[in-house]
Amino acid sequence: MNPKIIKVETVIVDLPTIRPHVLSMATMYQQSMVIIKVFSDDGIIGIGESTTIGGLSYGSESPEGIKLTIDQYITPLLINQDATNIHAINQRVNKYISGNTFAKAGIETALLDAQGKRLNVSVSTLLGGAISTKLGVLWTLASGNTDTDIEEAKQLISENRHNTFKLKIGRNNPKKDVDHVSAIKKAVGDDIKITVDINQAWDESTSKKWIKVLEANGIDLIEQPINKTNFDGLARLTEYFSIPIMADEACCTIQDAYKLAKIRGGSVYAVKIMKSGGLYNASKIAGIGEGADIGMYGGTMLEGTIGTVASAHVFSTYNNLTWGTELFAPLLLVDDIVKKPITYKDCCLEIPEGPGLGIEIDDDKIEKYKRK
Ligand code: MUC
Ligand code: MG
Repeated sequence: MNPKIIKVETVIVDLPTIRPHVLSMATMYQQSMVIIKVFSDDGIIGIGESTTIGGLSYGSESPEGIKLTIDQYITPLLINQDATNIHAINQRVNKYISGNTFAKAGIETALLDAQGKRLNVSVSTLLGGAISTKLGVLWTLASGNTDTDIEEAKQLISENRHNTFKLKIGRNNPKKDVDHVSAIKKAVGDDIKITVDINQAWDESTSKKWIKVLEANGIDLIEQPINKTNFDGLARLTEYFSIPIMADEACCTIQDAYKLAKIRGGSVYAVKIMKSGGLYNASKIAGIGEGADIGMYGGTMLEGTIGTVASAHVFSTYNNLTWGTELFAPLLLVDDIVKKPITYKDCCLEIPEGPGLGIEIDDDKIEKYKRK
């Protein structure tokens, strides 16, 4: 008899950030994560995380909504189900619950962690095996101040912690934003890669005008300049510029990836397990990209260590991770809720070894930071 799921626990954990993180749609002073435990009758407990950015300003699920969705709607569908058959559970959940990819991603992570522990293999092994044990990781400069960003970049370069930086713009008028990018690029020099995320803040003609300037300034990649629903516009910009255009908010599900690939809306996809609804779908998006010759970028919803490691496991199985990852968010938080934080070294994240995700939750820390 295969083990059955007997209980699911969820808790919202609020962890302050080391500095305000300024995006076009929100300024983050803390990150709120829904931490999930799935219990089975063989005694195995799987852990997962569902996390978004800035309440409801980035995605359509909030931390409070994710917790409610899991407690009220997903958990009853899981109880008494075979804990080892994750595809069957996903099919059941998708039959009764539409959307809610963030909540589904955290649940699937916990099921994979449990199954890995059960079989004494890592999550990446369950997904077919890791191609690499380390993943390149950039850092996002988003203090909201050009001089502070330059200082931060120089410090991290001197420690060899990062050699690629992503800049968040779209809050100010385009000229001010582009001047900010150019000043940082000039200060860090040619050996350092700079990518720019506009988070949908520009329209198509503004993009045409200002991406030209960014391209001329040696920027390496442009992320989601226009509204996420404007697939055709993204295709036109991809065709117009030689600088690669990356689809982030536009490319959530496998269906989005397919539709964008057909019209070449973006030459790079930012994959995030929260947007795709889990690790299996994140793999399928990489498959669509492989078929269409579109490079992958390992994206983040600024998850804590659990979500970050889950993402790292799936990205480690990609053979088209051309653009590395941005799995830096545990370093943006003042503390961690796992017993042994993950290692960042030489501009890379080292994927933890061990069964499941390879990390152990620290219940005292959960108690300390959980929302009361
Ligand atoms: C986004 O849109 O990419 C990822 C890194 C970061 O700083 O913000 C996120 C969101
Ligand atoms: Mg983005």
